[in-house]
This record gives sequence, structure tokens and C-alpha cells, in this order.
Amino acid sequence: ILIGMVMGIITGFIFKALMAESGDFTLSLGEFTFSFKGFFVDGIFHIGGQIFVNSLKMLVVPLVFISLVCGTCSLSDPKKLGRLGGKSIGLYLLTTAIAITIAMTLALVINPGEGINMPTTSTFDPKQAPTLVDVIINMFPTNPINAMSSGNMLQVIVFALLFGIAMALSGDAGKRLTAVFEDLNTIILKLVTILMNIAPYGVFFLMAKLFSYIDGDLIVKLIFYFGTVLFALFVHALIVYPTLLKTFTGLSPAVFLNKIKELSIFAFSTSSSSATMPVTLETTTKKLGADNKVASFTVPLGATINMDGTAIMQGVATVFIAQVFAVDLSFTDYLMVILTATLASVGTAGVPGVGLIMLAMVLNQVGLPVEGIAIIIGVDRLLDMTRTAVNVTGDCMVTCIVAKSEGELDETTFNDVNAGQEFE
Ligand code: DAS
Repeated sequence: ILIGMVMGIITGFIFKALMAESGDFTLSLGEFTFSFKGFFVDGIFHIGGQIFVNSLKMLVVPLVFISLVCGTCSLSDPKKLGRLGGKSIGLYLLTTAIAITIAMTLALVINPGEGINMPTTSTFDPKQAPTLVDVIINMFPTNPINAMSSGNMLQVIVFALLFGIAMALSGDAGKRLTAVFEDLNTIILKLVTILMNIAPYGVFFLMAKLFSYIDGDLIVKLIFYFGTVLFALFVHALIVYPTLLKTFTGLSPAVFLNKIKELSIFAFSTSSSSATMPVTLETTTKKLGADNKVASFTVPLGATINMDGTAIMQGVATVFIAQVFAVDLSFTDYLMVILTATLASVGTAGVPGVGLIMLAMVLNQVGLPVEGIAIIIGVDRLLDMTRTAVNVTGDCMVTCIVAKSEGELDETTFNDVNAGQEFE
């Protein structure tokens, strides 16, 4: 993807230089004139890029519905639901809401996208902000199929949660359907993987087109965007998590951060919380001393519903894209973003690039042009790697808090610097 991005940027700059004086670059063959702009920039690059962005959007509804039904129906198994589920979900949602609030506050202070006023090709209709009461009532769909076809993701999420709980409480029928949804989840995640395999080409087309038009200061703004996301990720991982760990458990944040080094590198390199899960399980039990009966519940749950890093990217990206297109978001819009991104990160499966797919949903929810994704997609891979490391750090931190509160955390192991070295 990085190669696709770099090749796309170089190609874009070449076309930008060729089209500099006349706004086009043509080749006359007799009476026939060939326009490079028309054929390449507005042709192949535009078509290829739009197909890729549409494919991202295509996956949002099925991915969220299936992933969330799977996550919920395993969770709502009555003997598990109790204290463990309540504590884990409460902490996961709390850390995600803190994450996105930090992200949007920083973005509104740094203003990475201000001053661009990029024209949008989509007909952006500034929805008048719904009241919070409307938002809550509207989360419950009158017609779930319509919610899916219209992409009303808050309604899809609520329906998926209710459907998953009903499945878990339906005995054999629920068990049979759970097996079906687990297979569907495998298939939809395979689709995401396939899409990520063609991502280098999609990114090439998007960047080539973008950089043949881009004005210099959008590049500078992209650097500000990238820096804002990274800064928010580090604040969350190195200040918020240690503070929560110390406050809720009294355990040493320094020991915690030191013990999850290898795990963070694995998450960074795979860009996938799901692929990292086995390592997360080993780290929380063998290094941090959490009992397996807690970790085996909180880690898979966290890999599915806890994505603070992703929520941070989505918060900053929403503010950035609103600023790039000079769209003023109201306070209720920002609350909608916090709610949608928190719930979006709940419905996001832990595979590479999926945070970007969910961003399409967050932008849709507040009526922002989804093609804004084309501006940030080129720098997203490196951010995906970093935010995945933050996602799994959050899973470990909550596992420690829940295990400690259940009296299921062995502090000797936690404080033993050599614990768990054997499996590295
Ligand atoms: N790569 C996702 C994960 O595995 C996060 C994301 O795409 O934002 O956590």
C-alpha cells in the first residue's frame, strides 16, 4: 500500500507538472487529439479510485452487522454476561469515548484541515442537527432492512445487538444460527482481506488523481492530519491508559508498558488486532498475570469491540475532512461523531484497513462527503499500524483492571520482569 501511495503521488506530480500551464496535456496525431488528462486523470485514475472507495463502502453494512451479531451472541451467553461482561463493556466503551474526545479536542485545537475549502463533488446537504433525544430515538429502527439499505449504521448496530442477544437466549436455534454467523464472519473478513490486497492499486489511482490536482498546502495539511492522529494515539497510550491502570488497580504503569513492548510491535507489524489475539492472550496471562478465565473472555471481546486507536483516527479524520470541505459541524454533530465512532469501533472487526471502512460510516452519519477518505487514505497504512498497537494495548489494560477487580490477577507474575519470557 505504501508503494502504491508513493507511485501514485509521483505519478500525480508528473501529471500536475505536465498540465501546469494549460490545465491539460494533449498529443495531436493528425486531426485526432489525445488528452492525457481526459484519458488518465479523469478516466482511469478517477474510475479506479471510485471503484475502490465504493468497495470500501460496500462492506460497511454486512461487516458491522455480522461482526456485531457474532460478538454479541457469544457475549450474551447468560453465564458470561454478568459482572465480567458489564465491567469489560463498560470499561471498553469508557476508554473509547475518552479516546475519541481527546482526538476531536486536539483536532479542534490544531485545526489540521482549515483553509482548504476543497469543492465537493457529492451533493452535501447540511442536515440540520437532530436533537439528542431524536438521536437516541432514531437509533431504534422501525425497519431494519431499510436501515441497512439506507446505511443508517446506528440503527444497524442496535438491531445487530438486539438480534445477537435474542440468538444467545434461543437455545439450539440460537446455537445453529451462531454457527452460521461465525461462517459468515469468516467470509466477510476474507472479503476485507481481498479488498486490502487490491488496496495498493486503489490507493495508487486515488493518489495519482489527487496529486495531479492537489495544491501544495493540502499536502502540508495532510502532514498536520498525520501528526495530530499520532499525537492523540501517544497521549492515549502513554497517559490515559497508565492513569486508568494506576487508578483502578494500583499496578505499576511502567511495568505494564514494558511488558507489552513485543505485543505492540506484533500488532504494529500485522495491523490486525484479530491476528495479534493469540499473542495478546499469552501476554495478558503469562506476562501480566491475568487468569485465563478472565483473559479468554476480555481479550477476544476487546479485539472485536475495543478499538480506541481506530476511534481516535475517526475523530481526527472527521474534523479534518469537515475542515477541508469547509463544513461547519455543530456540537450535536460532534456528539453524533463520538457516538457513531464509539459504536463503529464496537462493530469493527480487527483486520487491516477496517477502520477506514468504518470511517465511511461515520462521515455518512454526519452528512460529510465520503470521498474525503480519498484525501487521507494514502497515509492511512502507517496510522493503521500505530492505532492497532493502541487497540491491543487497551485490550490488555482493561483485562488487567477486570482481572484485578475479580481477584484473578497474580501480582507476583505481573511484577516479575522475567515472567513469560519463554514464549517470546
Ligand atoms: N487494523 C484494525 C485493527 O486490527 C484497526 C483499524 O483498521 O483501524 O485493530
